[in-house]
Amino acid sequence: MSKRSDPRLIERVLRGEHAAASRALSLVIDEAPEADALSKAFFPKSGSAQKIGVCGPPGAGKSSLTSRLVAHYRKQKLKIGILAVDPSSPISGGAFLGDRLRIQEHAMDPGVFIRSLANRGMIGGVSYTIFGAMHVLEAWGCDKIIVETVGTGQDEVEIGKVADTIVYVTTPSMGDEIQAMKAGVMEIGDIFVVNKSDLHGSDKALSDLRSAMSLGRTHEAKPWEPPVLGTSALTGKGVDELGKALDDHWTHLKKSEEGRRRLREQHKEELSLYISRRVYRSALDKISDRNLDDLVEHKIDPASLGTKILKK
Ligand SMILES: Nc1nc2c(ncn2[C@@H]2O[C@H](COP(=O)(O)OP(=O)(O)OP(=O)(O)O)[C@@H](O)[C@H]2O)c(=O)[nH]1
Ligand SMILES: [Mg+2]
Repeated sequence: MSKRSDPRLIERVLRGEHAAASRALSLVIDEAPEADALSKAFFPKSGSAQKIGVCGPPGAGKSSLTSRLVAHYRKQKLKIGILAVDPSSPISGGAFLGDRLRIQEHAMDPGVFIRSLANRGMIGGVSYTIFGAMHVLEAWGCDKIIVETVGTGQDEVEIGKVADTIVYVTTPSMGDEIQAMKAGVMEIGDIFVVNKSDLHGSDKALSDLRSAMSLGRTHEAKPWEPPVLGTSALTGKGVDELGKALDDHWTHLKKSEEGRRRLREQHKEELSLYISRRVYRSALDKISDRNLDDLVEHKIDPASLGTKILKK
């Protein structure tokens, strides 16, 4: 542990201290030397919170709805963690600033933990860091962890590797989007939401989405049929129903084999990311000046040299 580290940090996180969780999260996100020890200490708490992934196209209202959901859970005195996966591109930076402001209404609440993962979250693939961040939040005592992505169209499938329950958010004006909705999205969503139901056309969007869902449905009853709900993050309509559907899905996961299957997938992802990171780094450390000279002088080619280094 480094000089500045607090030997009682783990204990303080487990006791539910906000400041301690904040420090632990920073260490994990910055990949500090303490990160492995922290993950080890917190891992026994993993699986205690429902990890909810909120995804969908840009501007659908993911951030606004997340904020409403937090208010819903806080009425039940639940402890909530929010991990915001920022855009990696500066183009969508403005949208993120908006997210920040919307979520600020909960920033002073000691029962809510908000952290943005910058581009270390999931853009271009799930990162190892997000798992570590979740371990900290579960150790701190979160009942629900909401992972909010910025709609890039890529995150939907990735988020399935880290979340227990996936909420796919769309809006009435995105009817075409529903038509063209990728099969992958239809498969990974556990709950579908037509947000902005205060706007014109929400009934049609709801029925379009419901029929699109039933098209892909087989005759045999599935243990979980994804509900299609209408919400308005503006008025708060439908948020309690969304909360109920999320609780139902969590109960379903706990009662069925599906919960265990998803946990296995998440742990597999975390483990593979850890291994590939370690192997990658240690292999890169083995590259010598001599190796580079050999390449320049065509004494060996990169593939053969790479194979040799990996075998070392
Ligand atoms: N009328 C209406 N507007 C909404 C509703 N929910 C969100 N909005 C508005 O829609 C815009 C986008 O909302 P956000 O919550 O930032 O959407 P987002 O999905 O997080 O957007 P990105 O993070 O950029 O992908 C904002 O101007 C919100 O005020 C709703 O239920 N009804
Ligand atoms: Mg947002």
